[in-house]
Amino acid sequence: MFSTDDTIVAIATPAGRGGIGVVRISGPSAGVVSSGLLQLATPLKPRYATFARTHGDQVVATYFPAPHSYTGEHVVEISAHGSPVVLRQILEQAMSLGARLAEPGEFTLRAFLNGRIDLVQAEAVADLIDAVTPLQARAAFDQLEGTLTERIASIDSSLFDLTAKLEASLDFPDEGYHFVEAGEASSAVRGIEHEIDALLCEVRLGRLIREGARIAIAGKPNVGKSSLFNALLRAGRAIVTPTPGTTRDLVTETADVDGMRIELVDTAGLRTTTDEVEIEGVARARRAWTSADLLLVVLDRSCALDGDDVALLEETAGAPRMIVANKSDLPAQWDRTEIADAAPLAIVSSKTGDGLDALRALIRATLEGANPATARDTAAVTNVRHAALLERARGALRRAGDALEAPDGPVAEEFVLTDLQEARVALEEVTGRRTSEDLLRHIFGRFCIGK
Ligand SMILES: Nc1nc2c(ncn2[C@@H]2O[C@H](COP(=O)(O)OP(=O)(O)OP(=O)(O)O)[C@@H](O)[C@H]2O)c(=O)[nH]1
Ligand SMILES: [Mg+2]
Repeated sequence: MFSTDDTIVAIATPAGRGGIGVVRISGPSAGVVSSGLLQLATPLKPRYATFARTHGDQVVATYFPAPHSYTGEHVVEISAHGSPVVLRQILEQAMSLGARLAEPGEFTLRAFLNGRIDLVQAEAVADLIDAVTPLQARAAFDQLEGTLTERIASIDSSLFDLTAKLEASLDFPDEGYHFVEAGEASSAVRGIEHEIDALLCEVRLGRLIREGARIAIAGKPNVGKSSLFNALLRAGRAIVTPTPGTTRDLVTETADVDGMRIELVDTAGLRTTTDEVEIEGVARARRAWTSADLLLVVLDRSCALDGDDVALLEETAGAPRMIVANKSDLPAQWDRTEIADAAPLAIVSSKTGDGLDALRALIRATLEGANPATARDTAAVTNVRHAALLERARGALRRAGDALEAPDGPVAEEFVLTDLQEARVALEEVTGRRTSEDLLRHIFGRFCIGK
C-alpha cells in the first residue's frame, strides 16, 4: 500500500451516471499512460485543459506535472461523458497500459507521503467529503487550510526551543540549568500547556460539529411531540393525530439544526396504560431519553399543567434538557413561573412555526454548553484521535512543569526532557510527522476510491 513508485488510476467521480465523470491517473508514468490512452496531436501542455479522443469517447484531459499536483506526482485527469461504461473503458485501458487500480484514499495518501499535506489535512479531506451540514464542511475546510496544523507547529516550535536549551545544559558536568533558569523553563512549559488547554476546550464543540448530537423528544401524549419533530425536520415524517397515544415506537431522523448535525428521536407519549404495544413504546422512550445528549421536554401551553407534567419534569430533572412549551398559537393556560425549573425554556407553535428559529438557536447554544461559539466560529479540534494525543501531550507537560517547580528544587534536566520529548512525540503523531503503517491504513481505509 505504501509504495509510490508505480502509477495508480481510479474513477474519481461517484458511481453511476452523471454529466461528467473523471478518471484520475497519478504516478511516474501518468504521462506515458495518458499518451497511450489519448489520441493527441501534440503532447499535453501542463495545466491546460485539452480536448482529445480516447478509443471510444471525446474527453478533456489536464496534465499536472510533479510536484504541483494533488498528490505531488505527475497527475493526468481525464473528464469524460459521465457514463459508467465509458469510464470503465478508460480505466481498463489505463490498466492495460501499466497503471494499477488505486486503493481507497490512495491519492490522498500519496499527497501525505510526498509531503503535500500533513495527516490532519488528509483527515480533513475525508471529513469534508463526509460533511452533511455547512458547519461540518467549514470545520473540515479550516483544518484542510491548516488552522490546527499551524497551531500545533507553533506549540512545537516553543517546545523545540526549550528542549534545545535544556539539552545544551546536559553537556555541562556540574548540575544546574545553564541556558535557561528553572523558573523561566517552568513558565514556558505552563504557557505551552495553556495553549494545549485552549485547543482541548474546543473538543466538545468540535465533536458535536463532526459527529452530531442525539436529541430525544419527551412528553405526555398529545402535547405535540411528533408535530415538533416534523417541524424541526421540515418534513411530515411522523404521524400526527388528535388521538393521544399516536406514536408507539421510536422514530429517528437526521436534521440540520442551526448547522449542527442532529439525530432527532420522536418517542411515545408517557402515560400509564394496559396496551401492550404502548407499554413497550413507553419503555423504549425512556431508554432513548437516557442515551440522548439533550432532551426536549414538551409541555402543552394551552392546557393547565397537571400531575403528569410535574412527574415528567421530576423524572427528567437529572438529564441535560430543555423545556419546550408548545401550542403558542392557542391561549396560554400557564406561564414560566409555574414551573420551578431552571432549564432553558422555549415557547413555540409546531403548527405555525412560531418560535422555532429561536428554539434551534437555543438547542445549539445548550449543546455547546460552556463554550458558546458565535455562528461564524468552528473548532480547530474535531477529531477524537487528535484530542487523545493532545491530552497525552498536556499530561506530559504537566509532569514537566511539576518537576521544574518541585518544592525541594527543580528535578534534573534529563527527567524534564523525557516529559517534553513525550509531549513532542504526541504532537508529531497528530500531524503525522511520526506515524505507523497501521494508523495510516486505518485513516485512509475510510476514504472513497479515487480520492
Ligand atoms: N394548535 C396547535 N395544535 C398543535 C400544535 N402542535 C400539535 N398540535 C396538535 O396536537 C395534536 C397532537 O399532536 P401530535 O404531534 O400527534 O402529539 P404527540 O405528542 O406526538 O402525541 P402522541 O404521539 O400521541 O404522544 C394534533 O392534533 C396536532 O395537530 C400546535 O403548536 N398548535
Ligand atoms: Mg406522537
